[in-house]
Amino acid sequence: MKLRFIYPAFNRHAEDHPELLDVVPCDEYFGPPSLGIASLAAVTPSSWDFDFRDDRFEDIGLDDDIDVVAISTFTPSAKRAMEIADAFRARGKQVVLGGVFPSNMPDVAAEHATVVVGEGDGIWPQVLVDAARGELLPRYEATELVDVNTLPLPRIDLYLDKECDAYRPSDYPVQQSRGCPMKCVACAIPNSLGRRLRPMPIEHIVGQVEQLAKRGKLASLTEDTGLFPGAPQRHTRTFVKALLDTGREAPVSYLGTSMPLILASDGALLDEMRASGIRMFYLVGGFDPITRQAFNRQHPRQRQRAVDAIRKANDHGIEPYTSFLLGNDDDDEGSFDEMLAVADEAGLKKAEFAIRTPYPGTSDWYEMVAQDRILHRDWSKYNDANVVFQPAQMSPERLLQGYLDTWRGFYETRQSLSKLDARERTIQF
Ligand code: B12
Ligand code: SF4
Repeated sequence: MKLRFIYPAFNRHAEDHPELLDVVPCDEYFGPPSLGIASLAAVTPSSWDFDFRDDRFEDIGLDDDIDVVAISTFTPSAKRAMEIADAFRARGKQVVLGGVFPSNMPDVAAEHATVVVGEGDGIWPQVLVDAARGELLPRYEATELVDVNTLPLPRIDLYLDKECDAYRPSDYPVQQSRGCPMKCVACAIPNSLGRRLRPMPIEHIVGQVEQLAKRGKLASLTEDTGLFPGAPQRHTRTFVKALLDTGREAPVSYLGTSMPLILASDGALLDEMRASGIRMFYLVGGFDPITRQAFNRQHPRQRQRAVDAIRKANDHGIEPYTSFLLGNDDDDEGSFDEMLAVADEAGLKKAEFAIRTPYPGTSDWYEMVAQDRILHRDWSKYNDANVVFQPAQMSPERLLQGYLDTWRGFYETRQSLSKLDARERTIQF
């Protein structure tokens, strides 16, 4: 039986707003896919003959001789994913849709394909048994969380083997854990990957890093849960120690975290991270109390905490690459300038700006639906680069303009970034 995995195209910030390329002095390129397909490929029985196509830069082979098509999609690519599903179905193929979007909007996805809700690894072998018989059910639900101790390494080689002039990322995601117990109103993770934080075994994380290092690639430590106080932070410390023990600079591009977690972290841990070679944090913004309140001039303490968090990371030699989310209900027209002022005051070098997007399945989404503030359901615009909801304190047009102005305002005084080496100047936007 022949199986094809497909990663559908979606628009990045610079594709929706190419004028940003004139001002942002950083590298922009196709980032790697999520680990969804690599994880499923790793648990696909050897009786299946499978391949992988990346719709962003190659033909997906609509008329090829294949039996089953497995599409992995998050919200920005959902519209395209459903178009692809329809096209294969019209040719008589069995099609399965999984990932963050189908997990949160199963009824919408089910109009186009068989849907898998939640973590795919556990249920995938059963889906394939049914597919081999030509008896796919309309929907499968991962009712139990996967035991991360049993997971094989993701088949990241599927992505690496695709590298070409159009696609050559410098880093690839590495998972340190699955799931999250927090309830950030704008986050889709607890619904798609579960509410229990399950740290991967250290050998598994090191194995993921090593399989990338062997191919000359850096690991992006994407989960923003690693500095949670208690067991998660101890786990991260053990992992950092394992990196230190290798005696060479860690092949890591960044570690994801947030401002409150930096402030709550022991300085000695940050020093150990820097010593191991972790040179950058990716600071998720707009989900935590600091970044939700720091920019509206009503909460001077939170503003100061934002400055302190950025400075603390810098003081420990770790670049705090910050993602600012624009358009929270507390934000008004003055918030754009306030973000720029905080960035200058704290000495921030690299940042990205994202428009708040109420992703389906999040509490933000349900609240906006209840308040009738969703402007449309064109999922291709749900990519943090377009306004898809009615902001509380300004018009949608003003929010979009503020987003473009903030990108420009931040980078027009930081053109010297373009002279840094590729690793220092790279952001994916
Ligand atoms: C790496 C990453 C990226 C990469 C890859 C994108 C991608 N397709 O996910 C890049 C850098 C491109 C990216 C970009 C963005 N991202 Co991102 N990203 C991630 C991150 C940190 C890790 C993804 C990953 O590897 N996960 C691990 C794998 C194993 O999980 P998974 O993909 O969900 O797969 C599992 C299941 O979903 C399922 N499954 C998946 N596919 C399939 C397919 C089939 C057939 C089946 C059966 C099952 C199945 O099984 C898998 C294994 O259990 C996640 C957070 C996270 N922890 O997941 C956010 C996340 C996916 N990103 C998110 C967002 C919002 C964005 C941006 C819009 C943000 C921004 N600031 O601009 C941009 C995209 C658009 C743009 N304008 O550029 C949101 C998605 C929200 C949503 N509802 O869709 C997430 C969930 C973060 C969050 N906290 O909410 N991102
Ligand atoms: S934003 Fe981070 S901390 Fe909040 S629920 Fe999502 S994964 Fe957890």
